[in-house]
Amino acid sequence: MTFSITRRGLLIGSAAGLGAFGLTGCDDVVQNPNVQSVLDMAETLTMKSQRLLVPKDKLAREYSEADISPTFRPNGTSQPDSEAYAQMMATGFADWRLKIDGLVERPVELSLADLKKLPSRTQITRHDCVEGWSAIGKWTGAQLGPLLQSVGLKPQARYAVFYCADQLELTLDGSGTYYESIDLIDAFHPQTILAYQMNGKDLEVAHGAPLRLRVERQLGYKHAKYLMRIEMKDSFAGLWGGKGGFWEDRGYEWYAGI
Ligand SMILES: Nc1nc2c(c(=O)[nH]1)N[C@H]1C(S)=C(S)[C@@H](COP(=O)(O)O)O[C@H]1N2
Ligand SMILES: [Mo]
Repeated sequence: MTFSITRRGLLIGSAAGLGAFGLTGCDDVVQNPNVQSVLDMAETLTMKSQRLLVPKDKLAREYSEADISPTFRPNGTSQPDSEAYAQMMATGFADWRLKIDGLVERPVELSLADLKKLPSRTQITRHDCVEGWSAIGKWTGAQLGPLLQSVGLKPQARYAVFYCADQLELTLDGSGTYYESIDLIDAFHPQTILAYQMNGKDLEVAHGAPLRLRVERQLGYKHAKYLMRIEMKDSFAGLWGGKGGFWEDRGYEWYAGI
């Protein structure tokens, strides 16, 4: 699959920068526990310094209608490959529900119509993918912060985990399911929305219908498409690879600040 080769290329590319550690053999480099802990440390430092330098509510840059890209390339899954998703598509997502559970006081299941009644925000932003392309689009959706407030967070809740309808890697145990996570700072950021519209129209399947996350201060892979469930958690321990996201489990940074 060309997709994973590109990703691999990127991982190997960044591992090459570790030549200073006197290590050779790219596969071993990322697997080596010492290198992995250096990478983890570097990542924590990146997040801490970004969090220190960037005020909590600083907005990502917003653009004008004239800046909207004429084409916005779909990336990763462009249509989840399951019978269940095909059925939801066939009925215009009338039977789709977003489940919100975990460390919340009042778990809920929301229809698209429910979500469209919630406080919304429209923003024209630039999407940056690690694969080296960007596009500007207009997104409309329910703000995540007020929604989480309305279900009531338990004091232990630290992360919102987003589960998607697609498996990017087909596995029997579900570990190939696309998922992502953000902390409460990003969950309550005003530009963090559950988007049901792109460029003024219902979200297309290729872009994550019926609902996708927009978390504008982070890279493209954080913007989970095909949302099915949001689980509030206190850690990622025991959740698939334990790193808080599909690509994170495969070596990407958890905090992907732009
Ligand atoms: N469920 C799911 N979400 C996903 C992906 C995916 O493959 N599956 N790919 C991610 C990546 S790497 C990018 S760049 C963006 C692409 O969004 P787009 O398809 O609307 O361009 O979605 C992100 N969210
Ligand atoms: Mo991406």
